[in-house]
Amino acid sequence: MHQVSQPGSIVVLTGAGISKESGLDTFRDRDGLWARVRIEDVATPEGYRRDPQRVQAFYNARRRELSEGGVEPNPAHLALARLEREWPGEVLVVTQNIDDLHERAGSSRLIHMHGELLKVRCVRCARPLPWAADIEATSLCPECGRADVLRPHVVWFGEVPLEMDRILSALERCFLFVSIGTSGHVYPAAGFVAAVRDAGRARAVELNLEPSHGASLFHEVRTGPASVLVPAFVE
Ligand code: BJW
Repeated sequence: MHQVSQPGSIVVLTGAGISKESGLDTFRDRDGLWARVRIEDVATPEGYRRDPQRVQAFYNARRRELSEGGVEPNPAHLALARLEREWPGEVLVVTQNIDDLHERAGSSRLIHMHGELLKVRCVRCARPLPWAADIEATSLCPECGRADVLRPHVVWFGEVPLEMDRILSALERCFLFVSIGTSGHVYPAAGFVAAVRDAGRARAVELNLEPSHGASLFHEVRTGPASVLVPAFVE
């Protein structure tokens, strides 16, 4: 009997650049979030312990922007959802973004490695819950019943990103790795291209407005806006 070869799997890593044309700010661009707020204040566990209200206010403003600011998936998110539907092998999108634009575009094999803006998490039992406008950090956790425990379900500096085992295993097996709209400054995501190169199976392609910090590790780098590059790449 003939052995039918399996279609290869694809891993797509996305960063803030893919959501820029939907109206959400990146972090490290000149007009990015880190030009307006200090990382130590809003994106570290120490900052949260010092001033939880400030951190809640930062994430609540971003939640309002995401749900009330007319923010919609752009052609890049839609093209990745189409790739998942039409590619005969597996497509896994690993996003560093905490927005919900990939799922709204229709991607279903998706890992939010830095968490999700529209969820909170109990600091005691670690259970993520949907965020609601009237939820307060002082609310009771419905799972363990404790008060004063609901923090944003996001991964801050010094915390371990989510689902790393699943991501690393997919990176080892894939035949194509595509990195979209990420500056390559934040680990472990910035190290994924090196992991793919070490495994020695996959072609690594970067799609970005400008070459990232790790651009020299990719086999191919295409520059331009994601809303143009990603649909053209998927075609
Ligand atoms: C466009 C565009 C358009 C614009 N079209 N493109 C090794 C060496 C040194 C340090 C470390 C290391 N390993 C770990 C560390 C520490 C630290 C780290 O990386 N520090 C560096 C800053 C040096 N990392 C951590 O602490 C991480 N945890 C960790 O490593 O745990 C240990 C561990 C790991 C694994 C297994 C076991 C243990 C946690 C990092 C958490 C990051 N959190 C944040 C906040 C999340 C919540 C929130 O959103 O508020 O995540 S920080 C922020 O940066 C956010 C992003 O996801 C992340 C990455 O940013 P991104 O997406 O790349 O955005 P930008 O702005 O940097 O770039 C945008 C890009 O888009 C640019 O290239 C533009 O050109 C482009 N662009 N418009 C296409 N239209």
